[in-house]
Amino acid sequence: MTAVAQQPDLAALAAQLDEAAVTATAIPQIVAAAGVDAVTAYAVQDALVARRLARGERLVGLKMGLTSRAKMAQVGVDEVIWGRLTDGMRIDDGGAVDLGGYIHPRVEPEVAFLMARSPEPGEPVGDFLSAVRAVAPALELIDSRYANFTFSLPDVIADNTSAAGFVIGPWQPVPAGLSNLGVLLEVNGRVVQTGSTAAILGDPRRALDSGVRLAGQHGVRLHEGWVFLAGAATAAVPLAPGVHVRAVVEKLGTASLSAAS
Ligand code: OOG
Ligand code: MG
Repeated sequence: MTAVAQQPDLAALAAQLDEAAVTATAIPQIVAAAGVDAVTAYAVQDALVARRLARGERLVGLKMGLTSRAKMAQVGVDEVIWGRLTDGMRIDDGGAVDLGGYIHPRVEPEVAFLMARSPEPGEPVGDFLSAVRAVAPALELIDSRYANFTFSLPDVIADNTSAAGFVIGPWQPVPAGLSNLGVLLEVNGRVVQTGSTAAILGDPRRALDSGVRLAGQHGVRLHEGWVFLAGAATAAVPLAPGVHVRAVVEKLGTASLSAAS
């Protein structure tokens, strides 16, 4: 009898990841184990996000992952990745999150762009600024659906790059330079991570360039009014009950959230 190669069931993988998120229950790494590579993992991500959309959520942006060495080192994956943001992930600036809805949430400081239009893939980086309406300090809440927050590249791509929530601080006019602004992450008023926007591919605008190109390879584009998260400049920290977390980005301001105990 000859063995017939089994095609991985991408919809079933997406359903398991969705169930893990909805029930806040970690699962084993199932995606690479099913023979899915990093390119095909984006189809799992697509199916996963489609389940959120079917529940009434709306796409509101894109996010980058692993655009800094600090992040790559923390999770042991060294490829730039991208994921999707929905309105259901949005947390008001200064708002409180109920930790019961997450598995092992972490929080990290981000820089957010508000898109004025849809940039063309391949458009020169310099022209991207005309596609950006505003910039803001932000926080991302990540919550890998995998046990021990441990994953391979295909696994984290399929899991929508651990996206779980985001906070956008007050939008600011795009400053002349974004490439070397100090970034702090504070927990209960104490600085726990320090970095610079230079850690984000040298300049957060390069993250926008990569995002437009990489998402474009999958036929996904940014749209007018969408948010774009450039990727964390520092490692993420666990979000524990009762803590207040604040991202401070030089010249841009702050974004914060609290974890209800
Ligand atoms: C993957 C998502 C990474 C970032 O900003 O680098 C990310 C993870 O760390 O779980 O969002
Ligand atoms: Mg992030």
